[in-house]
Amino acid sequence: MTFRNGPDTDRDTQLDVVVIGAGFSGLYALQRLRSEGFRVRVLEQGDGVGGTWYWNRYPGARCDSESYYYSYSFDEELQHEWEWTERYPEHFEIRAYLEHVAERFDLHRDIDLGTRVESATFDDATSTWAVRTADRTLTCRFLVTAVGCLSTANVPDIPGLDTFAGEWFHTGRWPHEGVDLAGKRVGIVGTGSTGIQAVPVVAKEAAHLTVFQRTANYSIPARNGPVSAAERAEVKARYDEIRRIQRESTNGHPFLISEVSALAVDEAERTATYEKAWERGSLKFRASFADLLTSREANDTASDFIRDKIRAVVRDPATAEKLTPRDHGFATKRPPIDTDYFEAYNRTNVSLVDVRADPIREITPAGIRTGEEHPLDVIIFATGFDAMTGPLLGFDIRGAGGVPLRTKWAAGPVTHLGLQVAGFPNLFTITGPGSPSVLCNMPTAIEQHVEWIADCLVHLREKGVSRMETTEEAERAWVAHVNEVAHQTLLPQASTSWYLGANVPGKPRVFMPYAGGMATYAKTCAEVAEKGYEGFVLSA
Ligand code: NA7
Repeated sequence: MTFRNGPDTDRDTQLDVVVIGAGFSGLYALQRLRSEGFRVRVLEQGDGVGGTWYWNRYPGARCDSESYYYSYSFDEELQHEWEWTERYPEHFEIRAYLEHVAERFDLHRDIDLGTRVESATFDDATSTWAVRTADRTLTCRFLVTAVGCLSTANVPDIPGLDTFAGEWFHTGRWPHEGVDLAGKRVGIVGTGSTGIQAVPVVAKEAAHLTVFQRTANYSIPARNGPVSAAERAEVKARYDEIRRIQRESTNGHPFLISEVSALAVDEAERTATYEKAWERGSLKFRASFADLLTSREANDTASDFIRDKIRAVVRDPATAEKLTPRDHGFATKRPPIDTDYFEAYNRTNVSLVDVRADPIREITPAGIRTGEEHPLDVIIFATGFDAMTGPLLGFDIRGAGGVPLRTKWAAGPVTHLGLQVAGFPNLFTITGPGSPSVLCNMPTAIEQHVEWIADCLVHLREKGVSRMETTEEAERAWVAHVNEVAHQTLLPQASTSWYLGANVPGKPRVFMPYAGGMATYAKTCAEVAEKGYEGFVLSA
């Protein structure tokens, strides 16, 4: 049974579900919903599948989660047949994995590549969505956005960019044919996870690299390397346990956060714990103690440890000082991991400009001008994204009564569970604002959302429900809860964090992801479903 309304005149445009995006979310949504018997079409603006990993091909681009768990868990055979080669997968390996998934589950026949959605409009009379692309309109009962959280590039509005005589690129829109940086004077603006990955790689290729840093950042060594056959076999033998821990964890990683306070042990033990975590590398560093994100004093111990490491690595004391973060605590902004990031500043062809002390005034034909001109052939903007809301507001979504989502979210995003927005019936937002998403290993967050949505649509079909909509009351309560939970942590205190929208001028300052942890969140979602979708109105 399908939700088809009206005569079955056009199999391609009358659908149960339209999914926007063919990254990790969209591919799994298609696989799962199709296997439940729904007629699904995926619209993807890129010319290939992969989402984030289709676009992010900059030098050094790789995932900060480890390969064996930055992957789908839904299919036993898939996780056993795929062979990751490195501890952290490089962008092309993740793309190859997602292309393999698309082939393996025969997904391509229901995906339109190179197809950008221009608008999606809800029709109150029929309770359907009209999804418009450049050349046609698709009608569907349910609209599922799988547009990613970090897919709208943030290129700063710096005067003079159009006069620059060289080439410039944003890391999230890197040319597929690559960029030859050999022998060139390159500038990288931004020192988030992306800049921190790119700096050491570009430094090796460019004649000279100038890094323009606005906020000094903490970073933990990745300790990347090849995965041996024995390690692969060991992981595969333990996959059930690994996946269970991911689901029971706070951040969707296969490790739990220590239950010991950083303040409950003496300094020697604390330092030994940090040293061990530093040597092991990875995002697991932030799991060293229970209270790194809840107690300023505890957090200071980790922040001080990393500051000492920076001073120990960077030989020039003035550069080390500029690289030392002081305005926020470790991991209160998304913590990067790196391969020789701080070491790169010991090279003679790398220089650092602190643009907080010496702001960028303009871009000239010759380069970037702060107090002085920095001559450049190439500018790389590693300046991040209009995160979480950018991709959803990047096209014209209109709910009941023609209300634009942009209007509804003018003061910041409001959702129930990050899954639905009141006034936008039959719309589901995978990893939407108000869900754990970016605070979590993304595939774990995505699988939970896709499965919840798929189970929900099966339920609606069984009950003959054609319209589902959250209420403003449920939405208000959830937003209040999201804020309350965020403020139990130190996260909202990082005033330049993209979690708060602070990186995009004019964006409302709202803490967007749900900080209560993946396991707690998944339990809440399950309970909502068990109670007959509490907080949602279901109607025929
Ligand atoms: P991020 O983490 O948002 O980092 C962007 C960087 O660019 C950050 O250092 C910003 O400084 C800097 N930035 C942004 N705008 C400007 C301007 N106008 N001038 C100078 N510097 C600027 O993005 P990433 O791509 O590194 O990482 C995004 C996520 O991808 C990451 O967290 C992982 O989840 C994967 P700021 O800190 O705002 O002062």
